[in-house]
Amino acid sequence: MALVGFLTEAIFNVQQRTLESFNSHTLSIAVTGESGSGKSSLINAMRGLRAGDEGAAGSGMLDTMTEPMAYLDPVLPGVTLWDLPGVGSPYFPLDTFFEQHNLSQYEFFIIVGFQRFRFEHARLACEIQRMGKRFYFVRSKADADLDASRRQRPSSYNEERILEQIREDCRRGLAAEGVGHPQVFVVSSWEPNRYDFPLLRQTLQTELLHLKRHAFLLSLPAVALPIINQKKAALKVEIWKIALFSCLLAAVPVPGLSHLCTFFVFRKHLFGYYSNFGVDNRSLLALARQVGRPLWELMAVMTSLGTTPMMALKLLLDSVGAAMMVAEYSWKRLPVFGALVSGGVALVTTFFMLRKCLDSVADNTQRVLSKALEVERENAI
Ligand SMILES: Nc1nc2c(ncn2[C@@H]2O[C@H](COP(=O)(O)OP(=O)(O)OP(=O)(O)O)[C@@H](O)[C@H]2O)c(=O)[nH]1
Ligand SMILES: [Mg+2]
Repeated sequence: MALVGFLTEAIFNVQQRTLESFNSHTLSIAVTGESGSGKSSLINAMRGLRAGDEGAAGSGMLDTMTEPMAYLDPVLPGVTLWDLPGVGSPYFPLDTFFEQHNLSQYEFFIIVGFQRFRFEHARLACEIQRMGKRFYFVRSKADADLDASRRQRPSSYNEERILEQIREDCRRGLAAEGVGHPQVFVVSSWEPNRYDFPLLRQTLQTELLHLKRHAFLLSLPAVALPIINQKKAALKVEIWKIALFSCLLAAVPVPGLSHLCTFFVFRKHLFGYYSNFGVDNRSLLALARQVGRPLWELMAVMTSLGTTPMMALKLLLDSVGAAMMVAEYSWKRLPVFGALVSGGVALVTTFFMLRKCLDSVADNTQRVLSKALEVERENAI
């Protein structure tokens, strides 16, 4: 099966799968945010626990962790909630937080903030977006804000208006850093039946299939890379034989034969590489149709050598043409020695140029795959 055939099928399978078929896949959700923002309390509330219950995450002003802790979500299948140490604490300053915790291992994020929107939140959101991942922004301790408001201005107190102001403050803060359309929930972990807490749970449940698909798609290039490399290694073994064959043909004293041979050898194998990796026109067209994008968009990422086998062939022949002419010239002057030179030139050029082509086609395959998945990722969310 052609490689992109395999990939097109993989993408198709992801599109068609139901939540049940994804249940065996786990989703690691990192709950992150500044120290004391209420991360552990949020996880406890999501698991229907209170601080101090058996199995609950440690919470409290003095209960700071230094290692991520994993908690299984009792309702959402295959979801692990990771309680991360607080950002910006003396142990984990913001600048080194990302390297210290290798955020790329998590598939989805919940950023927990309290009080005013801060720069740290935006930095976290930008870093998550840079990795091509998604997050919800949870503004915790809504009860404390409402309580303060009620005490300060009892006559004009309006719960819904205050909640909306808090949501708006978070959205504005994120938008200022270029984060468009963030999902913001204003919650209190002490009152999980109120404010946006039920909506947060419901949204997570509804989006779980999308999130799992998204996580699966993100992992595809890593899955495909060994297959591409395997295919490349297998084809590389054959290059010696092809080079030897073209060396023998080039040594035959017939004018123009070495040029002709090189042309046919390159043409046959180049076309083979393109179709074998699935980046020939027909496979690309099928892939473009499947991801719903024009063909040129996928082809635009194919930078090395040529986007079609014919273009690559022309480039190759141009670059080996001069070497072939020298070989043929010496062959005409000194028949025996010339035949050796001619054969040697054919051997070396065929070997190195075909290797270069193969590397380039494999590289193009990886690029096309990433582009196709990028499109799919956009569609998945
Ligand atoms: N009023 C109010 N207080 C909360 C809420 N959630 C957490 N707290 C309090 O905020 C403090 C910090 O909560 P934690 O859940 O431990 O915060 P954390 O983000 O896990 O803190 P670190 O692990 O130190 O980073 C505790 O005293 C909690 O009781 C909430 O919804 N409302
Ligand atoms: Mg904690």
